[in-house]
Amino acid sequence: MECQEKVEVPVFVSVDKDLFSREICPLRKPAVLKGVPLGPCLHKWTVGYLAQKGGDREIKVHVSSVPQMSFLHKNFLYRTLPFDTFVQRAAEDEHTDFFINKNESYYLRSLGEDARKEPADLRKQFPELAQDFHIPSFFQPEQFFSSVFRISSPGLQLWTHYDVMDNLLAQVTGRKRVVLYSPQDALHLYLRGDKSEVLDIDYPDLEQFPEFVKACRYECVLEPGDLLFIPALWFHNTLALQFGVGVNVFWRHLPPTSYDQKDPYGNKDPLVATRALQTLERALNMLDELPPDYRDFYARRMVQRVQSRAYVS
Ligand SMILES: O=C(O)CCC(=O)C(=O)O
Repeated sequence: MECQEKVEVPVFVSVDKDLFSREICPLRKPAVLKGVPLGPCLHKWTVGYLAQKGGDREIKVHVSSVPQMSFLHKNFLYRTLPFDTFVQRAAEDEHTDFFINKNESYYLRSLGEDARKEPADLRKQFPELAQDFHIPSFFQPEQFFSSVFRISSPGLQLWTHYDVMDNLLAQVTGRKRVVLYSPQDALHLYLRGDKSEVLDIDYPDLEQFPEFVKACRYECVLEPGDLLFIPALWFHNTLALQFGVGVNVFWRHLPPTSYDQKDPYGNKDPLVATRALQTLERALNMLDELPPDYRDFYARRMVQRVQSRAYVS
């Protein structure tokens, strides 16, 4: 059935650890949290201040000629810039120095020291700026996984994807629209791995993606100082309405042994899920040994087995 109306993400005020743990987190639904103290970053993080305190350490950024970035179509370049230069460029509408053209868009998703091994941690990569940002204490310190800078040019849109950890996305400066889809709508999103193939979520090509209309769109606009709780597995797509600086914090919501230890991004499927998906691939490859009509028949029986397990009502 088509999902007719968009759903506003509910807003909560005066949220503390107790309220979050008892009433918000267990619902496993996104929530906007207003007024949670995030520290002096809210008034300090101007472009000049960020450039001065962040300094000229080299960072790897996404650069594209169009504001709608697509990981699946790889329509962006990775380039290295000093942090201070990057912030200045991301904040300006038109560039005098550029890689592709004067209107190119920039995006930073900060990385760990050894990007392939270590998760990002603002306190290690940007210690001077990290002091200004107070991580909400809504989870146990040992559950902490990463804290990640999300800095975007105006108009920058990031592809729809899910992560496997619970997430608080703090919008420090600038306004950002976030559209979310439930994990229960996964079949309507045309997934390739953790990403949706539907790039233009506002004007989707319904000939190519007819099922997309069935996915229910949850939406909110984050103002500076807002936090968005994105439960693990919820798909999200962000659109920077202005130049903006955000920080997102991932934490482990499942027992630590559930996660892939070689996952600096927090987006590798839990180990058991990876094994189950691999097993399914093997089973499908086995069916390939049968004539087409048999393959179809046994594939349908497999679908029926999956459907008969009503995991979520
Ligand atoms: O804010 C953004 O630009 C993207 C945020 C995001 O993808 C995340 O927090 O996982």
